[in-house]
Amino acid sequence: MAGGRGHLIDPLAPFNGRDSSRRVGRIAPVGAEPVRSGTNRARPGGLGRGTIGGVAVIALLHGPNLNLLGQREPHIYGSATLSDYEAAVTAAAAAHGHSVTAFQTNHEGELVDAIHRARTDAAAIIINPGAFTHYAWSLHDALAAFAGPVIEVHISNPNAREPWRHTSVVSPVATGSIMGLGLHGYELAVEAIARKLA
Ligand code: CA2
Repeated sequence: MAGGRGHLIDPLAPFNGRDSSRRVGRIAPVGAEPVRSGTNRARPGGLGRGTIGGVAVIALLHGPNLNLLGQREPHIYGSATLSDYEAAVTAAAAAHGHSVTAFQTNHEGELVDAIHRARTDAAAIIINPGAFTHYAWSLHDALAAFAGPVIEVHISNPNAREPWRHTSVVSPVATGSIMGLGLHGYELAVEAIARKLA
C-alpha cells in the first residue's frame, strides 16, 4: 500500500487454532483477496461484498495529521494515539464478529484510493477525513460510489469550533455522522454498522 499506514486485523485469529494469544486479531497485509459476493447498501441487512468467510470487513480510514494523535493538542484531541483508536475499533468490531482494516494518510488522493479499494474489500466504512472534511469534494464523490454504510466520525465537535470547520462535504454522502465524543464516537460507529449489516 503506497504512502499511508494500513493493515488488516482478523477477529477470528484467536479462534482459528493458529493464535491462542489474547489479542483480538492478527495483522496481515491489506490486499488479501476477500470472497466477494452480492452487494451491501443496495441490500440492507445483508452481508455481501466486503465479507471474508461471512465476516464483514470495516474499513477504518483516517485523514491528515491524525497520525499525530496523542502527541500534540491533547486539550482538543485527548491523549489516545491513532493505534489506540484502531485497537478500540477492532475490539468493538470483533465483539460483533467483524474485522477491521485500518489506514491513515496525509494525502487526499491516497484517501480516495483507499475508498475505492473499500468498494470491493469492505462492507462498511468508518472515516475521519480530518481537515479534508471541510473541502475535499473528491472524498465526497468517492464515498458516493461506495455501496455500504459510511459513518463519518470526528473526535472533536467541528461545529463548536472555527466557522470553516462547520461545513462537511462528507456528511451529505454519509449514512450518519458522529462528532465530539472522542473514542466513544468510534465505538458508536461500529455499533451502528453492526446493526446496519445484521
Ligand atoms: O475532530 C476531528 O476529528 C477532526 O476531524 C480533526 C481534524 C480537524 O481538521 C477537523 O476539523 C476535526 C484535525 C486533525 C488533526 O489532528 C491532530 C492531532 C494531534 C495533533 C495535531 C493534529
